[in-house]
Amino acid sequence: MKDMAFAVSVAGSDSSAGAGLQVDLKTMTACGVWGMSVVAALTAQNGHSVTAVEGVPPEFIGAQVDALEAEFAIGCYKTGMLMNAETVAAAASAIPKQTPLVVDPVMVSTSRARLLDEEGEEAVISLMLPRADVATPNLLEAEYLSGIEITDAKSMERAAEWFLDSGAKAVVVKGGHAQFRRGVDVFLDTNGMTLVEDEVLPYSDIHGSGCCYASAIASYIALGCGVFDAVLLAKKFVSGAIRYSWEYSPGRRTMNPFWQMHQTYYKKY
Ligand code: PXL
Repeated sequence: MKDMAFAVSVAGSDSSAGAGLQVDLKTMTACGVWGMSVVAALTAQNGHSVTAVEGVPPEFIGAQVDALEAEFAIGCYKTGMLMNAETVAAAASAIPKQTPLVVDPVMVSTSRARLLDEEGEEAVISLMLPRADVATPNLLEAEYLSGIEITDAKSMERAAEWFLDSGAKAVVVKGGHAQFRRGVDVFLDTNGMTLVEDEVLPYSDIHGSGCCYASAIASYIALGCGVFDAVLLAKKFVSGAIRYSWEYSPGRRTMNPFWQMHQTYYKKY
């Protein structure tokens, strides 16, 4: 038995705590690991809009990682909002190469604010994807990064292949926004493709869903699972967090990473 497993989120802060570092830490806690955070960007936001975005000095990203590495046996890193090319480069050079890495290529918020600029996109492709044990784009991110228009299952699978061609060891292209095969994710690694599905839920635009999914994958990897098993367990976890998601601001739902604890008290959907 381990004393404790550690996972680190390198991502942006969301003041509303529905996405970003805050939901990453909640997810890691709920999945049974000690979550830690490297602040890579700051946002001022509520359920409806991102009202301000601020960077973090690139060298401060390295300082945070170095402080953690000096003391903790980190089992997995996860990246989220990285804002621009300098931040991406700082994160890529700070995260140790031998530690498993989940890359969530965050580009826009659920409220449609840009969270990564254009040079940042190029840097994610050239610096983060080759480092990824698994990348977790949603449909829009897969489309933007690959340049492949995703209109059906076939084009979604071609986009998944593009991620492997770009150096990621595995990819989950998430189907939460799809008009076809909705909620079905495409997992691809060198062993081939698997469709990952769970119950179909009535929501698709829940704040923090991508962060929660990637953090759950990182947690299960930190606990010792292989990437594919981690994805299957994370899908189950995320379905529960959607089932018990709640309207935290009028018309806006957010994930509930503590659904397993809350199912005694709160209603589904
Ligand atoms: O869900 C993407 C995301 C990631 N990181 C931060 C965010 C959001 C969405 O709003 O605010 C900090």
